[in-house]
Amino acid sequence: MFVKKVELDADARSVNEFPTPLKAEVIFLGRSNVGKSSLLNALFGKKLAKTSSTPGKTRSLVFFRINEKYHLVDFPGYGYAKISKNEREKWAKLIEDYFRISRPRKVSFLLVDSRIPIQKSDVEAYEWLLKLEERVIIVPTKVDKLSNNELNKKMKEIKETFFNVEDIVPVSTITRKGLKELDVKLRHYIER
Ligand SMILES: Nc1nc2c(ncn2[C@@H]2O[C@H](COP(=O)(O)OP(=O)(O)OP(=O)(O)O)[C@@H](O)[C@H]2O)c(=O)[nH]1
Ligand SMILES: [Mg+2]
Repeated sequence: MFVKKVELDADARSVNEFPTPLKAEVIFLGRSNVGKSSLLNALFGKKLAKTSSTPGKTRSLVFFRINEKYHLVDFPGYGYAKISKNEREKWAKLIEDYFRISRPRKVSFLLVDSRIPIQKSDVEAYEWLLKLEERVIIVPTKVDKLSNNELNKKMKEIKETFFNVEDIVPVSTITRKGLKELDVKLRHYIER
């Protein structure tokens, strides 16, 4: 696996808590409960990111330093209904601040839940990233819940919905499907 060493660098709730940028950075974002933190743990080979079956577990920007020279960033999930207005505004500010300052970002992994139709918030997130000229890879998660036929349909839906998408990598942290491929992509983008 690409990740040889991983440490928690910063659990940032505001811009002044962001760590100094390293050589490159890759971010993981998506709706609450989609499986961002679980996927990071799978790439790390250990449980370092906090996961939960209840949505809204990650509330900060969690920067993991990998191989002593890159950051992988675990984002708080969007589309979580049971969050207060105050909390939502704080979150929005944190995200805006993150994209406002210059970071050596190479690619964004946008996770979508393969068990449900693509949500409006997913499309909004994608379009927003494209406007910022980000490279986006779509990662359908929890594909252990899908038959081959359902997965084929999902891939078609994704290609139709996310116009001109850079790449699609379906994954499951349970069966480990797609993890090797994701690992290869991560290395490719982070080192380019
Ligand atoms: N079936 C299945 N469940 C998964 C998979 N990956 C994660 N989960 C479950 O999905 C739930 C949410 O996982 P998290 O990794 O905490 O999700 P998150 O996107 O980080 O959520 P927030 O931090 O709230 O935004 C947990 O109950 C996980 O066990 C998977 O590949 N298959
Ligand atoms: Mg999380």
